Amino acid sequence: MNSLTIKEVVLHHVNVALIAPFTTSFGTMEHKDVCLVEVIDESGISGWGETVTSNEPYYNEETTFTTVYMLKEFLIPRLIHQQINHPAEVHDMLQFVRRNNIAKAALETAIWDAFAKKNNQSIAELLGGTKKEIEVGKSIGIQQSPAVLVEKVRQYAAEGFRKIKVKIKPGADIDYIDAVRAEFPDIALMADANSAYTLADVDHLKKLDQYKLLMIEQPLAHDDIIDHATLQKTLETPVCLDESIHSLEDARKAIELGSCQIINIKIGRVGGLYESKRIHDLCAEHNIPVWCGGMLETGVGRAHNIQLTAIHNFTIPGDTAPSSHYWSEDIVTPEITMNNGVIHVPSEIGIGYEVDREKLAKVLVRTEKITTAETPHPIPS
Ligand code: OSB
Ligand code: MG
Repeated sequence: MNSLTIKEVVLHHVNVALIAPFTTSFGTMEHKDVCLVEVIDESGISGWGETVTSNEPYYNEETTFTTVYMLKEFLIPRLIHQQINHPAEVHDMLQFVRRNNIAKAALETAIWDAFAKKNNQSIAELLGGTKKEIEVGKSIGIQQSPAVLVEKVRQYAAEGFRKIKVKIKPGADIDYIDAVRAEFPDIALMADANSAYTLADVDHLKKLDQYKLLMIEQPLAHDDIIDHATLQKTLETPVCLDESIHSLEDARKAIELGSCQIINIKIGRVGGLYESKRIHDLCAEHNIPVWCGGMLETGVGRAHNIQLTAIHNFTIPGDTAPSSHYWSEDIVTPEITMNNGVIHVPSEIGIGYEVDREKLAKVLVRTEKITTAETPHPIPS
């Protein structure tokens, strides 16, 4: 395979309005300020990645600002002008920086894209993914009332989504799920709490068991795998971990402890495609199904999610809804569309979609070019 040497990195800061606000237990998002990372190799090939952050550290500790800082001061200087034989090497090359996984993933995924293009393959092919289509679910934010939620679910179920995920929090949980189940007894339904509960809520959470949910996602603290194991012992509903899993090691420990029966893999949260694939493989060995979560990505991050989901153990529909569910106009072409609940995995090389520079210009705030490894910090080689 052809190796890759990064000549230049362009950071495209964009601000895009969501078509509708999205509310979780930790807050409401109305727009996304993200940084698109374009790595350009010596032969002029561009690869794209996205910081899947927002401006507030409410999902995890990173923000768009911190990802840009880490990229400029540490991560890009470590890799620029270095020969990269395979993108699977990048994860370890960036491990001298503790955590900051979303920042690392933005750069690592861009390198997978450039490397795949250079070697005339899709990222899915490089990862060993063979699915031609992926099943898609819809994540619905917290609504004003159970009745409003029921109407949303009606609309999305009619559009063909293969899984409906409902965000919950204390005060907006049992009544909401009850109303949806009463109206749709058979749909594939799950709840995501984004860490809004504690073990003191066990009896309350046990009320969810009667609704035959596919799973409850991240009910307890963002950094916990111990209490989740205790909770899973008393709940019939499978527990799925999102926020708590940052690495293969975290996944191994959670599986050993029985903290979950399902894992939501987000490329950003685990630091890239290489770690995502390793977590996928470990879960496959342990009969733990996985699915690909979403972070309200633009087309760039969404394209990476689609490529990853082409691997076989992504058996549960992901949160990768089509572009039109987030943006009035996405920045990739073709737009990412869904047909009867499935997205076709593109056969084109790299991420499978083109970044449309005209559309990008409409949401661009500023760009920064990095061409040297200069940084005030000592960087290990
Ligand atoms: O917990 O999965 C989550 C969005 C932002 C932050 C966290 C989460 C989410 C979603 C949205 O659920 C999924 C999507 O449609 O991208
Ligand atoms: Mg989640």
